Amino acid sequence: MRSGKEELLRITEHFPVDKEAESIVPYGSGHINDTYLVTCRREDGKQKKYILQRMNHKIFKDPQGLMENVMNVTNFLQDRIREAGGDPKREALNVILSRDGRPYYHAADGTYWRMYRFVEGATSYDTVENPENFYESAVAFGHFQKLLSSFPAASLHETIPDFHNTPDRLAKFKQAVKEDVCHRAEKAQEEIRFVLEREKDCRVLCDMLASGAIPLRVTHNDTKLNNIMIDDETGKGICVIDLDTVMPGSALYDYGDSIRFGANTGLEDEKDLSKISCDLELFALYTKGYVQGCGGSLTETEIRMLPMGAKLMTLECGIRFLTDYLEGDHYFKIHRPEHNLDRARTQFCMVKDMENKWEQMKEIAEQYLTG
Ligand code: ADP
Ligand code: GN1
Ligand code: MG
Repeated sequence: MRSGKEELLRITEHFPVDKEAESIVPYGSGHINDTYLVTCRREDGKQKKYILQRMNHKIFKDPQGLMENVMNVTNFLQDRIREAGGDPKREALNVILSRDGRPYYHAADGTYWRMYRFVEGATSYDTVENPENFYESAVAFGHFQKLLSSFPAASLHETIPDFHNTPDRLAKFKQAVKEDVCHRAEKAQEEIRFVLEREKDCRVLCDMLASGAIPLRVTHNDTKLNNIMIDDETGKGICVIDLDTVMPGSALYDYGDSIRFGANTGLEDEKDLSKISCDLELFALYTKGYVQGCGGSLTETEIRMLPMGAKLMTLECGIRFLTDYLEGDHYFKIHRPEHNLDRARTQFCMVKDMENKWEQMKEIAEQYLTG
């Protein structure tokens, strides 16, 4: 739900911004939080920008715990960046504390708001406009994962339990099909069948984590291309954003989610499915960048399982979109009727294409095995 200008101005007053905001406008294309760009004019006449977000506290049930994670993770990253001679004000998210000294403002109507420094001179892309950007995003997400390898995982709150627990997502999906509260299952028969035919796949990564075949790491868990800022001058992935889901997970989740979104030749919500496919050149480029960014920290098994990470994250995301469609679109923001059904269809089309290209995907990943 969008807020009015008056409300937004009142909220902004709870943060120490320079002067009164000149403009506050909806910003970005995230599916979860309500994001606004706040522009202020400083005493010296220069503009200063901030990101103001109303956190989605229906989805993130413990906003306080979430912001504790964000503070701990951003402080940790800023220290590592400083040690490496980088600019912690630009290469990590910077939370602006509210006037009462908290990392968020809790309004009387129950909403939660937070503010970040705006990362200047960088862009978050909704599509791969240039393969080089996608490669650089891979290096940066891999590096992010590597930096967090020494982060105290036990201190993290689980902001969304079972976030990438695919069997659990499948169980919730089956329940949604059974209940069919909106009488929409009829419209999605083909997609429902598609998921059920892949029931066995859903367990693969969870089982490997449970058996220790692949390691549990601190991961981002939402690594789509628009969750990284690419420097406008250097083209490097300068700052990883959207840290709401940083939790223990698998590197294959991060890798896979990036492929799901960025290696798709079409948009996530494209209606014309003939435009959807898995671009193997982009797949290869991202794989190269991610392995490099992780700096040798991926195990042989993880490398072998990269294609499975890509396929399962895409299947899981499709399952989530379809579940939301069946349940009445209460989770992801939608901008048209059947938006979530369209999104689910692109994901399944992408999964099918990956299955057709499976041997090539494996060959690409296996180039990085050292043994
Ligand atoms: P959501 O969880 O809804 O995806 P994000 O935190 O990803 O929310 O923010 C939505 C969009 O806002 C991002 O994709 C990006 O374009 C922009 N954005 C978020 N934080 C910043 C920032 N600190 N500087 C510049 N742009 C940002
Ligand atoms: C959401 O927040 P955003 O728009 O970056 C979602 C991801 C999905 C993605 C699909 C917290 O990401 O898990 O993969 O949409 N984030 C959350 O585009 O559920
Ligand atoms: Mg986002």
